[in-house]
Amino acid sequence: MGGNLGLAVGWTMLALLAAGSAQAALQGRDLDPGKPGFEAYYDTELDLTWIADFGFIRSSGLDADGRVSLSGAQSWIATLNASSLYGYSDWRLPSVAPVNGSSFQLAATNNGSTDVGVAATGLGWGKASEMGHLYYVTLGNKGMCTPTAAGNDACVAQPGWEQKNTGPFANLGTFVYWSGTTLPGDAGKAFYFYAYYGNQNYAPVGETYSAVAVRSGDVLAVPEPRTASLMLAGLVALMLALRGRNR
Ligand SMILES: [Ca+2]
Ligand SMILES: [Ca+2]
Repeated sequence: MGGNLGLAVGWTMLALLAAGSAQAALQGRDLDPGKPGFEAYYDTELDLTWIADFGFIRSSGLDADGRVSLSGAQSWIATLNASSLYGYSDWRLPSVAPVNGSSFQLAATNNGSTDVGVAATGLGWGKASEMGHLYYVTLGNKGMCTPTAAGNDACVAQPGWEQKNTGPFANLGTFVYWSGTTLPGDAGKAFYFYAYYGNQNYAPVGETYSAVAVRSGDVLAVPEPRTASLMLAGLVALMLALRGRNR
């Protein structure tokens, strides 16, 4: 009796584990069952949805080489929202918030303790920069420099920094990606994330960089058949075990 219940709970746990096994914090979302694969990934840690194709600005036909100025990136986002992409009209560029929670610090460091630099390691950066969190925390990539305690020491390359895990994303290249966050008091400059060095910095908004769309929160998805059947198996086993116990 107790064994059956334990087994059933175990099955349900397995099903739940399988549901999130592709990447620790990323869950696939099938927003277009007519096309193979997932169109988006839900980031459980950031409570954020990423479009699965980082080259979507190209494949959606809005820009031939996928490199745009910040206003070009924002026009693209506006186009996605006007057409209610996958039923949502609140897509946006990834954002950056100050690591210290109050104001941006623009001196470069190699340990992620300020808002400019490489090798982010701290919790602050992870929460503050959505692209940085994806690159470092979720995908486990390394920055070019070995993080040092002082943070502003000369850059010493860390082994393996050039190997990039792109996770389940398509066309996630070692490009520069715009954030939608401009410098306070200077709307002519905005933060970007460079996926080659793993560094965050800012640049004039007229520069042409890559752009990716995200939205806050999860998106409704048709459940993956395999996951759904596993969860169903677990629930049925649980019900059978409970029925057996009540008899
Ligand atoms: Ca699909
Ligand atoms: Ca272009």
